[in-house]
Amino acid sequence: VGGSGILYPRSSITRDTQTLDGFWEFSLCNCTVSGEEWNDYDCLKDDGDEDVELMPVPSSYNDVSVNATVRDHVGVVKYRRSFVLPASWSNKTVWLRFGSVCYAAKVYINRQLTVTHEIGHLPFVADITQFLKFDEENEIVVLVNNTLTVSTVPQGSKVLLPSGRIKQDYTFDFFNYAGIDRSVILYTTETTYIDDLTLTTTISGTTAVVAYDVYIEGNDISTLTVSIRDREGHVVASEECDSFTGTLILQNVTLWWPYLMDPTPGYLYTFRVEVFNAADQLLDRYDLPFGVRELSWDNSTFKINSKPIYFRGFGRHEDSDIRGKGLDLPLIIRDHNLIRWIGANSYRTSHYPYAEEIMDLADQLGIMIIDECPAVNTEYFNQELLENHKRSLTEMINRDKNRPSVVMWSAANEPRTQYNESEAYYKEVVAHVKALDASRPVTVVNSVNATTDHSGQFLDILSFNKYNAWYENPGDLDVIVPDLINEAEAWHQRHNKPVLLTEYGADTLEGLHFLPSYIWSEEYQNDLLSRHFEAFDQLRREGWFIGEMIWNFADFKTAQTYTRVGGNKKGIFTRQRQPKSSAHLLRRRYWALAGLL
Ligand code: GCB
Repeated sequence: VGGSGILYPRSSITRDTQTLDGFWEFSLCNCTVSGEEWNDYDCLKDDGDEDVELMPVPSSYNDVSVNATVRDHVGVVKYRRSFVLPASWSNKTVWLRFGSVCYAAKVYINRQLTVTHEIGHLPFVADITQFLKFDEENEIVVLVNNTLTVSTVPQGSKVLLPSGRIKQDYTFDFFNYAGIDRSVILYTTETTYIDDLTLTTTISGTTAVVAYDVYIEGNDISTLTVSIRDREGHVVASEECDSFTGTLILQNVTLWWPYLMDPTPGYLYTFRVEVFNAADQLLDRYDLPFGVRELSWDNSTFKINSKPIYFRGFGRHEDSDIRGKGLDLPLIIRDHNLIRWIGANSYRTSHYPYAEEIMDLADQLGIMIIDECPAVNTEYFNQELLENHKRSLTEMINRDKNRPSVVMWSAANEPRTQYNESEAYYKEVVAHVKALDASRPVTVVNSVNATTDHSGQFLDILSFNKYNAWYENPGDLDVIVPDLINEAEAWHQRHNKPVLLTEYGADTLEGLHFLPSYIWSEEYQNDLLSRHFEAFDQLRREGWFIGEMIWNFADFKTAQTYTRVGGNKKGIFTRQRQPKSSAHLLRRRYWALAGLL
């Protein structure tokens, strides 16, 4: 049995990497494939009869094209390219790793089915050694299926339009982008290699205990060593291991702190694992950045390193013009520059795990992440869905378990927890998360009322979304303070746990002005925020209200509906990442909350 390792592919003295990012040939497969048919589907046989265009990887494919047939395609598309490998790789194990493919992927190397994966926004990896050629070009074909069903995470359904066209329907409020939206990387190892590594840190005074659990695949191992380097590269702890689990002690430890809580937020050490064979040859080396911090929570607080945290942040999306959800390095740096400019300390990866490159930035900058799996708006509960939902959590936790920035798991956004059957479902989902990682609190982001919800009893932190003076009582700003306070109190009173507001906000068309303020105007967004701030300040005095996250960081694209003008406009920033006037207001509040204004 192999490990479940999904370590990020890093070059090292023992590992080579090669990227397959760039232009791929792309075509629509003119078939509609349902969930079950997809398992037997093989669109390689369609070869030759499609229109082929160039498609960049990484990117969602939908908005690159000028054709609605591409944007709105439901079913399978085909990506193809060739690659050559250096001869030096011919005696290595060669791995192929996708950062994510939305939604389902079938990968063929030299026409042989190599790996399949379902559920977007999560990486997968396969040993492709046996399929490769070293003296000529290799072909890779990826079939991508964006069809959502009642059992996919997230759910969707297909509708037949009067025109005969099949359309993908979904209730979640962001565009169902698809494609190879994160990097594709080839890398090598020996047959004995480091498959997985789990680190947990505990602190006592100025000393930290770093517990490690290393998973090695292969039999050639004779010696295992572990060591820790500080930011300057000095070795500060090391040992030759007796077993695959153990501890290293760090004296005078530099802790990982959130942004604006310390002059050096986001301090990272590097954990190095090395595997040697009997001839003392280095077979594998893996360097993992990690932070030392300890989380704790009770019925009124959430703490990092024993200090209570008040979240000031956002719900966000991976979303931008043209690329959709495609990884875009300039964009993600810009986003984190804006996050620091505005003085936020956190965000939720609404409504799916974000690219590992984004998580790296959060680790380095001290931005706290509520890491959310792709279960959004779950409407109908069934066993297959539950299994897929749990798998998405397993894969997310395997990927992100070592990240100091990840301070909470979100098991779902706005599930229909008013239904009786949601009780057993969320009991099992939360138990699953706890079994995988007990070191972080678990939340579910709810939109139903505290009194009707069935999930709160299982959670550590109660999160809720509420659109006062928007979906409820649009235009009536005066309802915000009493209503929000009532609802937050109802959650706390029912479960006696910390409460967090994970979404509030108003759609705002940049440049639209009305005095007195009127919905959709910049003035209205400002007034709505200000009233919420009043409510938050009152709630904070009650001692169990632990944070505010505005919806949304930036405007983003959605499916076409008459409630959305060019997408969801609740951003504090435009989709091009320029501030609306609310950004300046929020900036004053977040810096004041940080105690720096
Ligand atoms: C919500 C959802 C979010 C939507 C938002 C809205 O409650 O969680 O995905 O975008 O409301 O603006 O309607």
